[in-house]
Amino acid sequence: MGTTLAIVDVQVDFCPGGALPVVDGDKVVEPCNALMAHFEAEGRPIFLTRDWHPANHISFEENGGVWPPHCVQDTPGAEYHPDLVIPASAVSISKGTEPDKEAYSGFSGTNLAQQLRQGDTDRLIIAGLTTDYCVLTTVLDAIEEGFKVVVVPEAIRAVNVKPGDGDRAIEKMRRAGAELAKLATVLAS
Ligand code: VGL
Ligand code: ZN
Repeated sequence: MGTTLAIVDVQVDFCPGGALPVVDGDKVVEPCNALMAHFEAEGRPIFLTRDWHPANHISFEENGGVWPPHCVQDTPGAEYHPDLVIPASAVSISKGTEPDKEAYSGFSGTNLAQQLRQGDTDRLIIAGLTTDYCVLTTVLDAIEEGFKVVVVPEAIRAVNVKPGDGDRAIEKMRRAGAELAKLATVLAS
């Protein structure tokens, strides 16, 4: 059994200039690259999730949802951040692909849990966007699925629809059993 890296939704639309921009969202790119390079060098599995919505997705304001249209399949905004250095071995997991279902978590409507178990994963290092939605729900689902979870604080950023949402999300993750570990600690392990 071993540790696997999961990078959540580091996509153009969640970064400054995108459709649903997160303050300093692009600042996660460097630490995420460092994590991916480390896991690649160690021969450990790497997963990247991406929000991958159809144009008529239920989460969009025009369809009664709360978000501006974002991460629409095959549009530039849905692409991974251009500075993300994605190793060839990394596996992409698309979520939120069904028009009538919200899917914040990388486990929601995907076979991520199954793929992790097939790869003998017992522990997940999780980073990416956004702290208060897709990182939070992915962390909670991972714990529910029985994985140990470590979150890297330098490599996450929050939407903060309400001020403090990001901090509250981190507290929820901790209470659910997630560990927070600094980037340097993870890279040294
Ligand atoms: C996300 C809002 C809407 C996320 C996705 O990736 O955290 N947030 N869709
Ligand atoms: Zn979305």
